[in-house]
Amino acid sequence: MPEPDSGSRSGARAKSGAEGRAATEAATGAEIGAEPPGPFRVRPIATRRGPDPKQDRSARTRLLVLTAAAELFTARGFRHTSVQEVADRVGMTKGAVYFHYPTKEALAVAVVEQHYARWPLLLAGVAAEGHGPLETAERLLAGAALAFREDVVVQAGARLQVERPQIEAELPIPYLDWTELLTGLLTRAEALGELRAGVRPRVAARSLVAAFFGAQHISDVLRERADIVERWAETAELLFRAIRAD
Ligand code: LUB
Repeated sequence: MPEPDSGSRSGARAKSGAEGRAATEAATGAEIGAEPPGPFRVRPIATRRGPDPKQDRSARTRLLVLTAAAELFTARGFRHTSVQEVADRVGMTKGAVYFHYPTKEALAVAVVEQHYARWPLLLAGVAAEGHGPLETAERLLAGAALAFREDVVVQAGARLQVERPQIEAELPIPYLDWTELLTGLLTRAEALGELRAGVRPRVAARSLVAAFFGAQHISDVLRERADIVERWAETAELLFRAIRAD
């Protein structure tokens, strides 16, 4: 017995809080508000940590330093970025930066973690629109392409992942979380009859991740990702036509 459709495909209106949460839970099978919906079990840096303004200030400073580091890592890469340059960019002393991030490696890990912390937020937004799982997957990747063009923390995380061999730190493992997330959505799509016969959810998920990685990397090298949205849209159109049931 196929699962009830988690959202009408006829241009469902954006759903409110409880409905939105229900739609997100339906699309991802994860409970919102608890631990970030898996995969991507990383939390965004919260700048409001509670009643203590000192903590808020510290969280805001961490975010400021992290964003400055992301700008430099994106432009110059890990090896050619110094903590002194990060400190200069935010008008702090190197010691003050080390207070928040004890090493340049710790900064790189934090930037990559915040790269992945973007995706549960994007997922919650797309899922709340109430589309079916296949359309949710398509809109999620389109949203990711936009983030790769616009968001310096996303761009820095991608560059640092490519430079993993040069970074002596435990960076989050790339690609696997996206593969898990897309496999989950495509498995639900299969249950709803949205997939073309013979398409295996995990194979399709790995193919989408490989294609997206390639599209964003080529766009980065050739155009600093200025055309990533268009390049991904043309690839996605082709791949989802192959995946979607007629
Ligand atoms: C994604 C990149 C670039 C996968 O998951 C990742 O780590 C990714 C950066 O490392 O593409 C495709 C959605």
